[in-house]
Amino acid sequence: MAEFDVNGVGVPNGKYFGMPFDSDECPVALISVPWDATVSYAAGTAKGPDAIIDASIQVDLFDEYIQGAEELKIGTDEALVKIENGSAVKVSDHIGKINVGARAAAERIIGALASGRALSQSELEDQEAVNRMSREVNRLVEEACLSYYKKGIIPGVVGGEHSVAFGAVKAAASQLKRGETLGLIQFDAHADLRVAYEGFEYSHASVMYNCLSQIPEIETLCQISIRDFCVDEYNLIKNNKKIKAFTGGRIADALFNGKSWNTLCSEVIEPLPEKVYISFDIDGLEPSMCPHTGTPVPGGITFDMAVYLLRRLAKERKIVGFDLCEVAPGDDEWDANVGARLLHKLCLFTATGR
Ligand SMILES: [Mn+2]
Repeated sequence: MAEFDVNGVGVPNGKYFGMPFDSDECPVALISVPWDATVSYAAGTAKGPDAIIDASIQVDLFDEYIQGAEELKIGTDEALVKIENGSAVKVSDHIGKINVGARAAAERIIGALASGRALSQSELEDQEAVNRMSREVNRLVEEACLSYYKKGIIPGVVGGEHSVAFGAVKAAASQLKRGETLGLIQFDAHADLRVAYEGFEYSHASVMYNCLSQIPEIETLCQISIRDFCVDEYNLIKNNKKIKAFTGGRIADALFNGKSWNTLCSEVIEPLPEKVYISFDIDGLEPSMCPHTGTPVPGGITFDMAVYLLRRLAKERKIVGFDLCEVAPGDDEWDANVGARLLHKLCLFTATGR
C-alpha cells in the first residue's frame, strides 16, 4: 500500500480525505448514505457524499489546536448490510439504488399535493412504498452503524437528507450502558419536529420528532440555530421538557445584547448528559455556506461558531456518533468544500475528545 502523505495533496481514490486505510485501523469511519427521497423543495443531497469525497482531497488535515491531528486515520464506507434475498451488499451502493425509485414515487406525490387535489389510489400506493423504503433505509443505516460499534469504531453518517440520522441515533442509543442516557445536539435551520410531512412518516422534516418518540434513551435534544418552524413544532418545543431550543432569533438577540458565544455554548452544553450524538444539518449554518442545500433559510450561525461549539462539546462531553446531512453540490465545489471541512472537524473532535 502506498504511503499516505499527510502534508501532500490528496490522491483521489474514492475515499474520504483520500485516506487509503482499512476501517479496522481507524477510530472513526464514515458511511455514505445517498438518500433524498422525501426532500420537499430541491433534490440533490443524495449526491452529497460523493461530492464531499471529491472535495475532501483538498482539506488540510492539520489543526493548530490538536497536536498530531494530521495523523488521525479516518475510514471510508466498508459497511456491508444484509438485504431481502440474504446477500450482503455495500450499504451506500444499496441505498443509492433504492433512492432512485423512491425519489420518483415521492415526486409524483409532492406534485399531486402541490396541485391541491386528493391523492389517487396509485399515488396512495406510492406513498406507502416511500414509507416502506424509508423504514428499510433506517434499518440499513442502523445495521451499518452497529457493524462499526461492534469493532469499537465510531461511525459517522454522511447524508443524504436529514432523515438518515434516525438509524444512526438508534444505533448510538443501543450502545449505552444500563442507566446511561443520550444527549442529542442538532444543528439545523428547521426544527424537524413534524409528525410526518407530506404523508411521509420518515420525512427529513420529522427526523427529530421520530427520534424523540421512538428512542427513549434520549434525555435531551438541544437544537441550535433553528429559525423556520410551524406552530405545532413551536408548541412541542415549549411543552416537551427534553427539548432545549436555541433558536436563530434568540442566539442573535443574545449576541446583540452583549452575551458572548462562549457563554451561550456553556448554556447549550450544560443540560447534555455525558454521552452526546451530534446531528449536523448543514443548513444550520448561514446559507452562504450551503447555497445549494434543499431548503436554505437566511440567518444561521457561522462556520467558526459551529466549530467552536463542537470543540467545546468534544472536550466536555463524549461524542458517541454523528451525522452530516443536506450538503448538496451545485455547479461549483463550494457546498462540498464547506461540508468536507466540517466533516473533518467532526471526525477529529470525535476521535480525540479535544
Ligand atoms: Mn434538518
